[in-house]
Amino acid sequence: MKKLTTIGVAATFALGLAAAAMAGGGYGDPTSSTTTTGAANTSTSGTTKTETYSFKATLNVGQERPKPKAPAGAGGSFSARSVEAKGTTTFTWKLTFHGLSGAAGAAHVHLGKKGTAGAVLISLCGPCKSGQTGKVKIVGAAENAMEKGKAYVNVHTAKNAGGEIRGQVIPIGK
Ligand SMILES: [Cu+2]
Repeated sequence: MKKLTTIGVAATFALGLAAAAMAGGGYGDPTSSTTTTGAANTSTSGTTKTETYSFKATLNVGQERPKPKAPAGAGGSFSARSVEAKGTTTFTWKLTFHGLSGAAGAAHVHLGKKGTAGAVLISLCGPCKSGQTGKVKIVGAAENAMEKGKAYVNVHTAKNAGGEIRGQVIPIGK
């Protein structure tokens, strides 16, 4: 009898350990529970997850569609960064250009893969000057298009109202 009791206690103890281990395994997995924890914290305005992404583009006449009539040496560069926090994406950018046929009437980020023209996603400036910077709130669709390489920047002039220089927006990570 005494021996059986001991075994009984040992078995119960072992089961208890197994249960604790199982509970610990589920509870103590920080990687898989991060999303849930983050989502829960959002409503309590605790630790809000911030996502940042950087982009760049090199603008030239050759990438523009339809083909513009512009000085061959016209070109520019674009760099930008998007920061998503609390459901709002803020887009900060810088645009430089040179050699245009005239004043830069406007610049945009458009939806479009290389070689195709598409709708305006983000209005950057108008008129624009080289070296200009800006900060604007953008919609998620615009961010996604840029992350997937499906967006381009262009600069419009009076002579090339459809766009004089263009550059595909390339995501370059954080
Ligand atoms: Cu445009």
